[in-house]
Amino acid sequence: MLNEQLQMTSQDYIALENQYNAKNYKPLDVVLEHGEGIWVYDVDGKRYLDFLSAYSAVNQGHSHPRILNALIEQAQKLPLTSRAFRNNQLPLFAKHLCDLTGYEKMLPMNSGAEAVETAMKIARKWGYMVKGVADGQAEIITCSGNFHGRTITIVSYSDDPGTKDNFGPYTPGFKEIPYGDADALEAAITPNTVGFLFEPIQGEGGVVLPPDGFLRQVRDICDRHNVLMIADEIQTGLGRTGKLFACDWEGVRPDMITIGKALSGGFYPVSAVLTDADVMDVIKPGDHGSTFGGNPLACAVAQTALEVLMDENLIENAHTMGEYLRELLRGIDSPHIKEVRGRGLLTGVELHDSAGGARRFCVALQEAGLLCKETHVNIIRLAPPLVITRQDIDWAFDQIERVLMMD
Ligand code: IF1
Repeated sequence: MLNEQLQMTSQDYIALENQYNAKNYKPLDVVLEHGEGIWVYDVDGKRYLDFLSAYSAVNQGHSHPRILNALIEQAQKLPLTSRAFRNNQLPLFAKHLCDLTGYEKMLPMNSGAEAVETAMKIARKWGYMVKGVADGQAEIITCSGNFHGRTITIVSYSDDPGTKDNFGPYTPGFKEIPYGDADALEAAITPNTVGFLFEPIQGEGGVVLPPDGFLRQVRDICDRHNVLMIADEIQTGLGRTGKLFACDWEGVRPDMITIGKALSGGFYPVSAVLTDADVMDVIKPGDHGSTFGGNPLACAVAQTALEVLMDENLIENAHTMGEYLRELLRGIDSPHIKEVRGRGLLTGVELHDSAGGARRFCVALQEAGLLCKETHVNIIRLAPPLVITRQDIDWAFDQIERVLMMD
């Protein structure tokens, strides 16, 4: 540790960040310096229970030792080859991921947004090569309240001014329907529609669940109209909702799935698109890729992150602990609470407008030693790592109940 770091306080770090860093976030004023499991520690040595999990990227808990060792071991051997050459980790990761998820093919990328961009490119090319859509006419249907990343094409179909404004001109070829409205989906489909892109639960949209049966209706509509059902499981996937994928709650198998975040246990940007050969095989050499996509370090880390998810039974734990947490939350007699909703360990507590916004409660929870984040003004998102225990939930609940009972 550098000598000057020894004397720096949180405020010193915040001042440096404000001076040299773009102001593209308004984070809580907590400066974290290490983490382990569900706990993170700030530069002043204060401990916090992480109830955001880096937006569901550390489902396995912070600095999981098995994943850390995989990272170190591979980093000491060969972190990066580029895809100009082959490496011995990508084939193993590809098989592991396809065997686990039941899809025939995967395409590895880095960030979630890159996986979504990749899924859109695959869907468009499938439309031209297989469905017979005229070149340049492919349409993809998206949902109101969506969040799929921050590239210009992805924000082109955002309906959140804060994500979209001032970044035009926008990419054409997208139509929006109200989230959860199967009739609107069917009405929006034309012969040029190649895909329907959706989140099985809208995370940033405020932990919004679709009506029961919506996913089954979507599956039927996409089958009847030869449209690819594309589930963005980057936040909801890999155990977060108490199933491997959130779509599993309705027993629905999308044609294409994007995953990311917890795919690396929070150690490294790793994302992927999953689909079957009849779709993925439209992609030919030179069509798509990236410098780091499928690199041996990413693949070694991701394999171990998936092993931890399964070996430690984190999916079932997410289900039982999430049900337990929501049962406790629904017992809070606070005038501020409008609704408690969620699946697995993805929970949203929506507050009435009269509560004055969720941020002040998140700040109060920070002071109580629990870190979480507000979304869309009135919703507190609660998403701890999937390794959390009943005892930890009880402690967290005590803080949440006390804070939500304040005026
Ligand atoms: C930020 C939100 C969450 C995602 C889904 C794709 C991506 C994300 C369903 C893109 C990423 C992150 C991005 C991060 C905050 C966080 C977020 F608030 F932005 F919307 F989780 F809800 N699909 N979500 O949730 O993946 O490119 O980031 O790897 O941009 O502030 P990415």
